[in-house]
Amino acid sequence: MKKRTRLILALDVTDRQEALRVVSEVAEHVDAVKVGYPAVLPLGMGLVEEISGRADIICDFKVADIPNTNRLIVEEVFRRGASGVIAHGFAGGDSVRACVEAAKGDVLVVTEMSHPGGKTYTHPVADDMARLAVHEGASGIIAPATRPERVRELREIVGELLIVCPGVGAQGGSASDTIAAGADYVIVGRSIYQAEDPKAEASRVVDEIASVL
Ligand code: NUP
Repeated sequence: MKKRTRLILALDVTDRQEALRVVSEVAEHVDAVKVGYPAVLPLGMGLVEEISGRADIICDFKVADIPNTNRLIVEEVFRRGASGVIAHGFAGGDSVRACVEAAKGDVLVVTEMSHPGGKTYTHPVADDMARLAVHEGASGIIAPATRPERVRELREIVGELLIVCPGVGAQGGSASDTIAAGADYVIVGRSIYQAEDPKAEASRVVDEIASVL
């Protein structure tokens, strides 16, 4: 994943034509496209293969199982052409290590989730999840754009690791505040793919990011 615009599209789109249309409209403005269960369950992993020719793909499967199962999932993700995968840290260091060992690209570990409920269980352990990501050799962490002060604090823990932040737009976070707080990338879904003009909205977010760099 090259750091160019610092924008990652969350493609939570369930219709194949619509998904491909959004990707082709915004491709020039994004550094990667993130897909998860909302798109892959109805459309299949063929979507990853199809899009991977046009953009780097991150599979947001929040991998959180025993090491052997994590390994099997991560091997398949990269075999299909993804450049990164998102894992949970709460399954333990050995489970994250299995992801890192099987990956042929980035492994990003979830720390504190961006939604209001993320404060209940993920907030109290987020610093530990960040330390675990560093210890197990992950490429980076997922941190909440909805709480830029937490991005700043997590940066102190992870040093040079990537910080990738969802929660911009529909969840209330701001792209510029998040990047200014030390994030490497922001992830934006609904406010781009549901926009009347996704390309124009992606371009606007990219300009907003550039204004604080
Ligand atoms: O803490 C997280 N928050 C979050 O929103 C971890 C995530 N992986 N996500 C994902 O980011 C979420 O599943 C969705 O795909 C995307 C945000 O989309 P939107 O709120 O911009 O539509």
